[in-house]
Amino acid sequence: PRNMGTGPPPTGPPLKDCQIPSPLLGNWTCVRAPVPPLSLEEIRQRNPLVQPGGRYRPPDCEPRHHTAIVVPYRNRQTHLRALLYHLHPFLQRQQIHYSIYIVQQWGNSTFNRAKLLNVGVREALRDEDWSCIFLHDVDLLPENDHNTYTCHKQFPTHLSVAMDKFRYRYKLPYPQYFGGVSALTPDQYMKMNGFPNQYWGWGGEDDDIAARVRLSGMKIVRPPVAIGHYKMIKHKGDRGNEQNPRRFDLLKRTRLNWRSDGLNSLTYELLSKELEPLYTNLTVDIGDDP
Ligand code: UDH
Ligand code: NGS
Repeated sequence: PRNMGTGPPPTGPPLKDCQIPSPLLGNWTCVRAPVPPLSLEEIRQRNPLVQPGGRYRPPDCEPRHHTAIVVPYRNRQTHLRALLYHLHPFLQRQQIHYSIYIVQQWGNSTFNRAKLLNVGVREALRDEDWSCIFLHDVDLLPENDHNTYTCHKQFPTHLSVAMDKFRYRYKLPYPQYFGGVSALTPDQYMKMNGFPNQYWGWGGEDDDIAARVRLSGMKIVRPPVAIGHYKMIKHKGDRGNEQNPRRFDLLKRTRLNWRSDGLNSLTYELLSKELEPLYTNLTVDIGDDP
């Protein structure tokens, strides 16, 4: 087989560029059973071209897109299996060169989604010069093949614009909503000094990220609502991720804080990095709510 990993292309006649749009796209992914009773091993068997670390490169054309998927994570096994089950074939149909990173918060300290995303971006960029980084909640499954996992050249993108939990209402919970699934290029990420590190617990961190986009002189772009369709796996709030009572106070200070809190103030300890068959598992100590 040709080059299926993420390493340098093999020698030999160059591959033709992948076509746009990919000829492999269907119309709708059928997400009827969001939590399939499949084991990780069964999912791996269905995705034989995926390399250790959850890496993939189309075998028969030169990909135009290089996307890292970063998932903030702790203790959501069944959601993770559902995500991997859907996302691998979905991304392969899009003929993207990609890798899936699960950023797992170690220990029992309060969950911190945005800080985990910062860690994921930094670690992913150590591996590859990704052209696009997706920030992806573990419980959201894309339903339309034409929702391509690529970046807008100029501006950060918010993808999860029509979710079943809002009855696919063709509008967002509120216009600035930036939660769920979003994407940006490394340049866009640097420009906004990454994400805040100070949001411990549920809520507000996505609003802070949206504010950073504007404060750093960019805007948010979105796919048409018919394309940004996601199924959200139903769940209750997690222990260790209770509503953050400080989120409203923090949000008042984004304008003052975004230049000093973010990528440039990020500290953490990477405890392990394992190339699992379907994903790269980063286990990280990000500290605790002070
Ligand atoms: N996450 C975990 N483990 C946790 C908490 C969060 O993996 O313990 C990750 C996961 O990727 C999840 C994301 O962080 O998709 C966002 O967290 P969430 O699903 O709790 O947030 P969401 O707003 O759902 O999607 C909220 C449901 C409960 C709300 C209770 C407060 N009103
Ligand atoms: C807002 C939260 C966001 C959250 C959004 C949707 O109120 O973090 O609701 O929540 N902002 C604040 O709390 C300041 S959802 O309907 O998904 O539970 O993403």
